[in-house]
Amino acid sequence: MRSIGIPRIAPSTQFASGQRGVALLTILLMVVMATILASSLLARQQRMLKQSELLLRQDQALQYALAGEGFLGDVLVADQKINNKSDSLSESWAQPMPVYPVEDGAVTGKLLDQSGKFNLNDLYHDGQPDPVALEYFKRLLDQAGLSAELANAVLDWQDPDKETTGNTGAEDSVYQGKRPPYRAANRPFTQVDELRLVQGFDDNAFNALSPFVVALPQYSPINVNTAPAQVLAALAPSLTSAAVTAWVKARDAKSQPIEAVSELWSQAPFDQVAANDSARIKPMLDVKSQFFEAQIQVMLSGRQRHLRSSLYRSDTGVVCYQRTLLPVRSGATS
Ligand SMILES: [Ca+2]
Ligand SMILES: [Ca+2]
Repeated sequence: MRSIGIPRIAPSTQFASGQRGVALLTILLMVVMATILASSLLARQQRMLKQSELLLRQDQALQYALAGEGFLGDVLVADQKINNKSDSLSESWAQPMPVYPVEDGAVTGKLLDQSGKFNLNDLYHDGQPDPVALEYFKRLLDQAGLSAELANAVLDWQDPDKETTGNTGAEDSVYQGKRPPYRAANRPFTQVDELRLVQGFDDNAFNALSPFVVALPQYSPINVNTAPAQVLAALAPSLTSAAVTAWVKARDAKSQPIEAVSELWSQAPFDQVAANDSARIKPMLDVKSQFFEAQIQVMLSGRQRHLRSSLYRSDTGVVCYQRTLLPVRSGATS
């Protein structure tokens, strides 16, 4: 009698099949891992390519901006060769530079006079406070609709000592009580924005004063041919804003700048300034400009890049002593 039974798989065959299963799973896993790795590498490569493109474009934009700065510097040198007696807003340097087309974009820019504004650092120079500049600055604060007492804190911010000026000055003791605490700079202002840290300068005060002041690296007189009415009205206590505004309008309408400060005192309303007042303020006035801000815009591949360059012009040429690159923005508007 033959027995009929279920065929049995030999143990060795079972083991071999199990091994094949594990091997298949391992291969599958490796394929999955290789796929993940490949796609991750591809994504990284694409990111790197994009970053390289961006860096290349940024570098290219910076080179164009520096070329624009160089062009505007040359304009200032040329202006000095044409007329080194005076500087006014009717001269060619004060006109915007023509739009210069480059591959996939354009470069443009303009020069802004900085010597027509009140230099915050004139308040303290050559190791001591300047009482004439302090009086001038107090009158300018008044012209801007602010308390003249703010001047003391502005002086204390930059003077190297820790003694408060008058009753309204402010040194470390005031700033250490703020949240978060900080210290007075006790050195010249490097930019007008620093005023925001000075005691008494909230947004309103800053916005009212900032159009009329600059932070220049050395003592710098004010160019009466480029100064706004508010700055000129602060020259002497007897001047009224309305009368000086009318003079500034007439000044900017004609292209005949004053070539010596003494000419100013013969013109109304400055002819009303007392002789001792005009003599006192004289060192703070000039008819030429030494400091300028070059504002350059580069549009490249649909992105804008802005460069602000602080330029100093002397008899020997133009140097850039400070540069600020503004964040990249998309779009064509500025
Ligand atoms: Ca101080
Ligand atoms: Ca002080």
